[in-house]
Amino acid sequence: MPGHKTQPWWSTAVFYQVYPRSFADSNGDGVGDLDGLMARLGYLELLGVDALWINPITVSPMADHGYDVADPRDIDPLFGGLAAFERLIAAAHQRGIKVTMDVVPNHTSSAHPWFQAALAAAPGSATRDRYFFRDGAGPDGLLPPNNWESVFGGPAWTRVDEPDGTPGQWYLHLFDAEQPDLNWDHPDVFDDFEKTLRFWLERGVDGFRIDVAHGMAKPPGLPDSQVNEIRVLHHTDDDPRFNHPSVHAIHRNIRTVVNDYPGAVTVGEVWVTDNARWAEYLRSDELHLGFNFRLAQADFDAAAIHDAVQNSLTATSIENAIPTWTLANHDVGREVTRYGGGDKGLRRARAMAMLMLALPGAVFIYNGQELGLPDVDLPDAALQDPTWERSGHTERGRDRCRVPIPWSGVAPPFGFSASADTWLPIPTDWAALTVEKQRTDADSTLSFFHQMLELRRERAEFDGSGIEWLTAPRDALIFRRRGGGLVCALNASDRAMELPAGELMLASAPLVGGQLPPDAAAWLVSAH
Ligand code: TEU
Repeated sequence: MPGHKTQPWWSTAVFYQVYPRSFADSNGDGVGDLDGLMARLGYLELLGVDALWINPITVSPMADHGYDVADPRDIDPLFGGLAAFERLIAAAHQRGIKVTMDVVPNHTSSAHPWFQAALAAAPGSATRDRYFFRDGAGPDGLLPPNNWESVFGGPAWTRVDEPDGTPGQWYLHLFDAEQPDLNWDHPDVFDDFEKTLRFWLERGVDGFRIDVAHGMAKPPGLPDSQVNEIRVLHHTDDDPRFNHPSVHAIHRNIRTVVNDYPGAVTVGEVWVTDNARWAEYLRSDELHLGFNFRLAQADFDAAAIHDAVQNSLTATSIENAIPTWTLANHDVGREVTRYGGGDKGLRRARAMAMLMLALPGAVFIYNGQELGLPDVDLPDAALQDPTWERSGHTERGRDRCRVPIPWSGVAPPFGFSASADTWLPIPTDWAALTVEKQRTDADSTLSFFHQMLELRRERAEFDGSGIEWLTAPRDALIFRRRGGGLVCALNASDRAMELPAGELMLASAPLVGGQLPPDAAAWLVSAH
């Protein structure tokens, strides 16, 4: 790529995903907030991130921790209200950090005034048309209108009591019952979403992460699903609940609005597996960026990692788009645990961070990833993810990867909060993983991330938009950046490997007799 400096800022950016409930609590209520985040901006600047993606902070009853939005144009008091967000935007910008926020177009909270008005209105009333209200099937409408299931488990329909107290219509919710799906065929829905986008862009946000960007559009008539086996928190490409082609008109309309704010970025959560269909979201008049989750789903296996990387590069190349890389987020869990946990899991996670940061494109780091945090086995009583209840206690849900960040000290709450009663309990053995401990340890995962981000930012070896795979030993991977010439080697085998030719820049673990040990990666400056 001829000089990435001419590309938009987000094309090479390191985004840092902040789960605001769990980052830092300023007011001692046990839940993280925006002033807490603001007080830690120095940490993030030092770490070397370019932008924040903040999970939902708008007004919400928090049935799905903010993904149930009751007022999309105000900040929830739990997080400090609008004034706190305005302070945060200004402070982040002062440090050269961009701010992107989650927006949730597929559904609202059941507490949203539109939904409350719909409940108060009579069946068949136009007030209900902003959502999907339908008569039930079977005698007395006792059965849901179709066979769709909620992503969180159980039916995707809930029956309401009509204003006169009689059992009435059903409404559609692909997620929790507190998250009724919006009907995007209703003109109010886009009009209001446009207002929301402009409201935040006018206040200086640098872009949006668009929740369920492959949702929104529903097939006419809401036909039954033919998919036989539906798993909680998963769906396939033939699932009628998602990825209906008319979603693309919505994205084109969104892009038209965002184009009024040069530099603003949209990144869509697009759970679509087929490359051609996934790439449709990245056409030049739709999303700027799309999450590709292959790497976050791949095991620590050379062939699987190679396929995930190559697949993502191929998919983005269809529309000449910028690839994105992510190993963990608030839904899919933490990679240390996915790679086997313990010391092995951590070594693999460090190696994979190296691989990810060596790739061309935008990178997403999930808060706590830079500390090497694992998922946490939480007691039943602590679980809050609606998935736990909706699945009839068969799926423990996503709380395991949402535990608050350990900042300092030797016992919970580790400086996260003044209250010991944090919204999820923090394990005592995280004493070894605090920021305070890791900051002064040159071999810590935090120091390692700091070094990686600095090199990635400053060295010309990271230039260029393409990679070439080089010959590697069995169960190892080696690739080279086409532009700058950086070489990245990953050893996923069970024996040490010879490093490729070149000068060693950084390794995720100490070399052993000049060789790269198993579960490790290295960056080298190409010899030629
Ligand atoms: O997730 C949407 C979604 O489809 C995921 O539930 C996905 O199927 C699953 O996590 C794959 O493992 C988004 C948000 O990221 C999630 O936190 C919200 O709960 C959900 O939307 C509803 O807004």
